[in-house]
Parts: sequence; C-alpha cells; structure tokens
Amino acid sequence: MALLPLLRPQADLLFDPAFMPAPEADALLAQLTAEVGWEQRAIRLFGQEIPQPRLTAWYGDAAARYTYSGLSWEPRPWLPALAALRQRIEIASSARFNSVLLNLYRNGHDSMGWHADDEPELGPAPTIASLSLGATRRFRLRPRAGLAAAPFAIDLPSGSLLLMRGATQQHWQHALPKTAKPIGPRLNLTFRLVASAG
Ligand SMILES: O=C(O)CCC(=O)C(=O)O
Ligand SMILES: [Mn+2]
Repeated sequence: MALLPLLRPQADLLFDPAFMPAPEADALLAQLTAEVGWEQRAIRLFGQEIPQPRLTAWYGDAAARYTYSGLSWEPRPWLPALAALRQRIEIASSARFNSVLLNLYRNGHDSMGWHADDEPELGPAPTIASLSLGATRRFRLRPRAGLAAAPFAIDLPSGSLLLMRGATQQHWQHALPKTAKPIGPRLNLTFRLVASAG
C-alpha cells in the first residue's frame, strides 16, 4: 500500500497499514524472535530496580550510543535482516537511520508506558519509523501540556509502518497499554537517527 497522512494538530504522522505482506511479516517475526539478543532490562524508579514489562534490544552503527529511560545503550552490530529492513524503510520514508530499538511484547501483559521519544540525541524534530510484526496492538497518543487536542489511538497490525516526524514528539506522548485479550507476541522496531557523541 502507501504511507498516508493521519491528520492531527501539531502531529506529522504517516501510516501504511500494509507496508509488508502478511507472510513476510510472519517469517520476519519468527526470524527476529530467534536471532535478536533480547534482554529484559531494569529501570530505576523511586530508588528501586523494576524490570521493564517487555524484552528489548538495540542495534546500530557503532557511533549510535543512546540513553533511554535512564538506561544507556551500546548498539549491537547490524544483523543482515535488520540492515536490509533499514534500507527498505529508508527508501520508503526518504529518511536516514543509524539505529533501531526492538521491543518484544511477549503477550498482552507486556506494555510500554506514556512517553515521548524526545531524548536530546534524537534532535528537536526526529523522524522515527515504527514497524510492527505479530499481534495487533493499540497504540495510544495524547497531547502534551499546552496542546488542546483529543487523545486518539491507532491499531498497529502486523506489517504496518508508522512514521512520526516533525513536531510530533514535542506535542504528543504515546503508549502501548496492556490488554486483557489473550494474544500472541508482537515485535516492534523503531528506526532512529541518533546524533553521534562527536
Ligand atoms: O511498540 C510500539 O509500538 C511503541 C514503541 C515505542 O514507543 C518506543 O520504542 O519508543
Ligand atoms: Mn516511543
């Protein structure tokens, strides 16, 4: 299909619900679930170490060091499958990326809380390309303080591609809530361009 705009105030969102054919998305989900070096990292909250409710991994160019939720990440070198995806998504999005954060939501209990991808390493108006594989999950967005707009949600099916660009991170937060539905795993990849430390 094609990337089409989702029109919301102070948001620059493009969405293709069928960027990748379903059989290919299924095969990639199986391959990456097996090949990626998954970790369950802990975040420090009120002086306590809390394991993140999902598995994660970070791949990228050696210079793409990143700090996220107070955790610092050394990128692993690109797997061939991830390098090929990066190239394909760069062409589709007319953007450049030097890294990818992978999140594996093992079932409906795994989730991601409200946040914006506004780390300084990403610059003021980052382009982030989000590819989803596996179970469809609901991706919620809500306005940050100062923006009068209604919250909304997008269902992200397997093989879908969502681009967040421009001022989106400045004005909106997003989250992937838990669901009580009995669902299988979902793997999300967010391609990012991280400024190198110099
Ligand atoms: O899993 C998703 O769709 C969202 C992931 C996300 O927001 C992130 O990695 O920063
Ligand atoms: Mn995010």
